[in-house]
Amino acid sequence: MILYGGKLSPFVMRPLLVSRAKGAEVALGDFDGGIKSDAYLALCPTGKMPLLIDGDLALAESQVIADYLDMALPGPALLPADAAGTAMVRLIVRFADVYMVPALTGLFRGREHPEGVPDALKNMGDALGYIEHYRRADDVFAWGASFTQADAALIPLFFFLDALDGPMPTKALVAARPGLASWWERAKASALGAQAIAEQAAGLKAMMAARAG
Ligand SMILES: N[C@@H](CCC(=O)N[C@@H](CS)C(=O)NCC(=O)O)C(=O)O
Repeated sequence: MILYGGKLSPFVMRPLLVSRAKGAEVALGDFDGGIKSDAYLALCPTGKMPLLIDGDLALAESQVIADYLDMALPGPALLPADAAGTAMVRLIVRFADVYMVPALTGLFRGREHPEGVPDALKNMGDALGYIEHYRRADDVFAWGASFTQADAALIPLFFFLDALDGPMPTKALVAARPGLASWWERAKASALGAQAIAEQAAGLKAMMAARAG
Protein backbone atom coordinates (compact mmCIF):
# COMPACT_ATOMS: atom_id res chain seq x y z
CA MET A 1 0.00 0.00 0.00
CA ILE A 2 1.36 3.44 -0.86
CA LEU A 3 -0.05 6.92 -0.43
CA TYR A 4 1.21 9.46 -2.94
CA GLY A 5 1.56 13.05 -1.80
CA GLY A 6 3.46 15.41 0.49
CA LYS A 7 2.91 15.86 4.21
CA LEU A 8 2.23 19.60 3.95
CA SER A 9 -1.05 18.87 2.18
CA PRO A 10 -3.94 18.66 4.66
CA PHE A 11 -5.51 16.10 2.33
CA VAL A 12 -2.47 13.85 2.50
CA MET A 13 -2.00 14.34 6.24
CA ARG A 14 -5.62 13.29 6.87
CA PRO A 15 -5.30 9.63 5.77
CA LEU A 16 -1.76 9.53 7.15
CA LEU A 17 -3.16 10.51 10.56
CA VAL A 18 -5.86 7.88 10.20
CA SER A 19 -3.24 5.20 9.57
CA ARG A 20 -1.23 6.35 12.58
CA ALA A 21 -4.28 6.45 14.83
CA LYS A 22 -4.85 2.84 13.87
CA GLY A 23 -1.31 1.96 14.90
CA ALA A 24 0.14 1.73 11.40
CA GLU A 25 2.01 4.14 9.15
CA VAL A 26 0.96 4.06 5.54
CA ALA A 27 4.01 4.44 3.28
CA LEU A 28 4.21 7.85 1.61
CA GLY A 29 5.78 8.51 -1.77
CA ASP A 30 6.24 11.04 -4.55
CA PHE A 31 4.80 9.85 -7.84
CA ASP A 32 7.44 9.47 -10.57
CA GLY A 33 6.71 12.17 -13.13
CA GLY A 34 4.46 14.11 -10.75
CA ILE A 35 0.73 14.45 -10.26
CA LYS A 36 0.07 15.93 -13.70
CA SER A 37 1.82 13.10 -15.58
CA ASP A 38 -0.21 10.87 -17.88
CA ALA A 39 0.58 7.89 -15.66
CA TYR A 40 -0.76 9.69 -12.57
CA LEU A 41 -3.84 11.01 -14.38
CA ALA A 42 -4.60 7.49 -15.57
CA LEU A 43 -4.86 6.47 -11.92
CA CYS A 44 -6.25 9.71 -10.53
CA PRO A 45 -8.03 11.86 -13.14
CA THR A 46 -8.32 14.87 -10.79
CA GLY A 47 -4.54 15.28 -10.85
CA LYS A 48 -4.59 16.02 -7.14
CA MET A 49 -2.93 14.42 -4.16
CA PRO A 50 -3.44 12.13 -2.34
CA LEU A 51 -3.72 8.93 -4.33
CA LEU A 52 -3.74 5.60 -2.52
CA ILE A 53 -2.63 2.45 -4.32
CA ASP A 54 -3.45 -0.83 -2.62
CA GLY A 55 -2.93 -3.73 -5.01
CA ASP A 56 -5.33 -3.17 -7.89
CA LEU A 57 -7.17 -0.42 -6.07
CA ALA A 58 -6.38 3.21 -6.97
CA LEU A 59 -8.31 5.59 -4.74
CA ALA A 60 -8.60 9.37 -4.95
CA GLU A 61 -10.07 11.85 -2.42
CA SER A 62 -8.71 12.18 1.08
CA GLN A 63 -11.85 11.28 3.02
CA VAL A 64 -12.61 8.25 0.84
CA ILE A 65 -9.03 7.08 1.42
CA ALA A 66 -9.37 7.80 5.15
CA ASP A 67 -12.56 5.73 5.32
CA TYR A 68 -10.93 2.92 3.35
CA LEU A 69 -7.93 2.82 5.69
CA ASP A 70 -10.23 2.86 8.70
CA MET A 71 -11.92 -0.30 7.39
CA ALA A 72 -8.90 -2.00 5.82
CA LEU A 73 -6.32 -1.58 8.60
CA PRO A 74 -6.44 -3.29 11.98
CA GLY A 75 -6.67 -1.07 15.04
CA PRO A 76 -9.36 1.02 16.69
CA ALA A 77 -12.35 2.12 14.62
CA LEU A 78 -12.22 5.86 13.99
CA LEU A 79 -15.99 6.26 13.81
CA PRO A 80 -18.16 5.96 16.93
CA ALA A 81 -20.08 2.71 17.38
CA ASP A 82 -23.47 4.44 17.47
CA ALA A 83 -25.27 5.81 14.42
CA ALA A 84 -25.75 9.28 15.89
CA GLY A 85 -22.08 9.57 16.86
CA THR A 86 -20.99 8.44 13.40
CA ALA A 87 -23.32 10.99 11.85
CA MET A 88 -21.82 13.76 14.00
CA VAL A 89 -18.26 12.81 13.05
CA ARG A 90 -19.27 12.75 9.39
CA LEU A 91 -20.99 16.11 9.80
CA ILE A 92 -17.84 17.70 11.23
CA VAL A 93 -15.77 16.24 8.36
CA ARG A 94 -18.31 17.55 5.87
CA PHE A 95 -18.24 21.04 7.38
CA ALA A 96 -14.46 20.89 7.08
CA ASP A 97 -14.54 19.90 3.40
CA VAL A 98 -17.52 21.89 2.20
CA TYR A 99 -17.01 25.12 4.16
CA MET A 100 -13.50 25.30 5.66
CA VAL A 101 -11.58 24.17 2.57
CA PRO A 102 -12.98 26.77 0.12
CA ALA A 103 -12.43 29.50 2.72
CA LEU A 104 -8.85 28.31 3.20
CA THR A 105 -8.31 28.47 -0.55
CA GLY A 106 -9.42 32.12 -0.45
CA LEU A 107 -6.92 32.80 2.34
CA PHE A 108 -4.10 31.05 0.44
CA ARG A 109 -4.81 33.32 -2.52
CA GLY A 110 -4.72 36.38 -0.29
CA ARG A 111 -1.43 37.73 -1.59
CA GLU A 112 -2.51 37.68 -5.26
CA HIS A 113 -6.17 38.44 -4.53
CA PRO A 114 -6.36 40.54 -1.34
CA GLU A 115 -9.86 41.65 -2.31
CA GLY A 116 -11.08 38.10 -1.56
CA VAL A 117 -9.64 37.93 1.96
CA PRO A 118 -12.52 39.56 3.90
CA ASP A 119 -15.01 37.08 2.44
CA ALA A 120 -12.66 34.17 3.03
CA LEU A 121 -12.21 35.22 6.68
CA LYS A 122 -15.96 35.54 7.13
CA ASN A 123 -16.57 32.16 5.49
CA MET A 124 -13.91 30.52 7.63
CA GLY A 125 -15.47 32.03 10.75
CA ASP A 126 -18.87 30.73 9.65
CA ALA A 127 -17.44 27.26 9.01
CA LEU A 128 -15.83 27.16 12.45
CA GLY A 129 -19.12 28.35 13.91
CA TYR A 130 -20.99 25.44 12.29
CA ILE A 131 -18.56 22.96 13.82
CA GLU A 132 -18.70 24.72 17.21
CA HIS A 133 -22.50 24.58 17.08
CA TYR A 134 -22.56 20.80 16.83
CA ARG A 135 -19.57 19.89 19.01
CA ARG A 136 -20.13 19.11 22.66
CA ALA A 137 -17.89 21.62 24.37
CA ASP A 138 -16.57 19.17 26.97
CA ASP A 139 -15.63 16.43 24.49
CA VAL A 140 -11.87 15.84 24.68
CA PHE A 141 -11.61 15.04 20.96
CA ALA A 142 -13.39 16.66 18.04
CA TRP A 143 -16.23 14.29 18.85
CA GLY A 144 -16.29 12.01 21.85
CA ALA A 145 -13.60 10.56 24.06
CA SER A 146 -11.25 9.13 21.45
CA PHE A 147 -9.55 10.17 18.22
CA THR A 148 -11.90 9.94 15.22
CA GLN A 149 -12.01 10.75 11.55
CA ALA A 150 -13.07 14.27 12.59
CA ASP A 151 -9.73 14.90 14.38
CA ALA A 152 -7.85 13.55 11.35
CA ALA A 153 -9.69 15.99 9.06
CA LEU A 154 -9.49 19.05 11.31
CA ILE A 155 -5.92 18.91 12.65
CA PRO A 156 -4.14 19.44 9.30
CA LEU A 157 -6.58 22.21 8.32
CA PHE A 158 -6.24 24.03 11.65
CA PHE A 159 -2.45 23.94 11.14
CA PHE A 160 -2.96 26.56 8.43
CA LEU A 161 -5.06 28.78 10.69
CA ASP A 162 -2.00 29.06 12.93
CA ALA A 163 0.46 29.28 10.04
CA LEU A 164 -1.40 32.05 8.17
CA ASP A 165 -1.90 34.21 11.26
CA GLY A 166 -0.16 37.58 11.25
CA PRO A 167 -1.04 39.24 7.97
CA MET A 168 -4.51 37.69 8.42
CA PRO A 169 -6.20 37.30 11.83
CA THR A 170 -6.83 33.57 11.48
CA LYS A 171 -5.96 32.64 15.08
CA ALA A 172 -8.64 35.03 16.30
CA LEU A 173 -11.23 33.10 14.30
CA VAL A 174 -10.43 30.02 16.37
CA ALA A 175 -10.14 31.95 19.65
CA ALA A 176 -13.67 33.28 19.10
CA ARG A 177 -14.98 29.69 19.37
CA PRO A 178 -13.91 28.61 22.88
CA GLY A 179 -14.83 24.93 22.56
CA LEU A 180 -12.90 24.54 19.32
CA ALA A 181 -10.05 26.69 20.67
CA SER A 182 -9.54 24.37 23.64
CA TRP A 183 -9.88 21.29 21.40
CA TRP A 184 -7.14 22.76 19.18
CA GLU A 185 -4.81 23.31 22.16
CA ARG A 186 -5.34 19.68 23.24
CA ALA A 187 -4.92 18.42 19.67
CA LYS A 188 -1.61 20.29 19.29
CA ALA A 189 -0.35 18.86 22.58
CA SER A 190 -1.28 15.27 21.62
CA ALA A 191 1.37 12.96 20.17
CA LEU A 192 -0.48 12.53 16.86
CA GLY A 193 -1.27 16.22 16.55
CA ALA A 194 2.22 17.44 17.49
CA GLN A 195 3.83 15.09 14.97
CA ALA A 196 1.48 16.14 12.16
CA ILE A 197 1.96 19.83 12.85
CA ALA A 198 5.75 19.51 13.02
CA GLU A 199 5.74 17.69 9.69
CA GLN A 200 3.46 20.24 8.05
CA ALA A 201 5.62 23.07 9.43
CA ALA A 202 8.73 21.43 7.96
CA GLY A 203 6.91 21.04 4.63
CA LEU A 204 5.86 24.69 4.65
CA LYS A 205 9.41 25.82 5.45
CA ALA A 206 10.80 23.72 2.59
CA MET A 207 8.18 25.08 0.19
CA MET A 208 8.95 28.70 1.16
CA ALA A 209 12.70 28.06 0.81
CA ALA A 210 12.18 26.51 -2.64
CA ARG A 211 10.06 29.51 -3.71
CA ALA A 212 12.62 32.01 -2.39
CA GLY A 213 15.58 30.20 -3.97
N1 LIG B 1 -10.89 17.05 -2.55
C1 LIG B 1 -9.52 16.61 -2.64
C2 LIG B 1 -8.60 17.81 -2.59
C3 LIG B 1 -7.16 17.42 -2.87
C4 LIG B 1 -6.30 18.65 -3.19
O1 LIG B 1 -6.80 19.75 -3.46
N2 LIG B 1 -4.98 18.45 -3.16
C5 LIG B 1 -4.06 19.51 -3.51
C6 LIG B 1 -2.87 19.52 -2.56
S1 LIG B 1 -3.24 20.28 -1.02
C7 LIG B 1 -3.52 19.26 -4.89
O2 LIG B 1 -3.14 18.16 -5.22
N3 LIG B 1 -3.45 20.31 -5.71
C8 LIG B 1 -2.84 20.25 -7.00
C9 LIG B 1 -3.71 20.82 -8.06
O3 LIG B 1 -4.88 21.12 -7.80
O4 LIG B 1 -3.21 20.97 -9.16
C10 LIG B 1 -9.21 15.63 -1.51
O5 LIG B 1 -9.89 15.70 -0.48
O6 LIG B 1 -8.34 14.75 -1.68
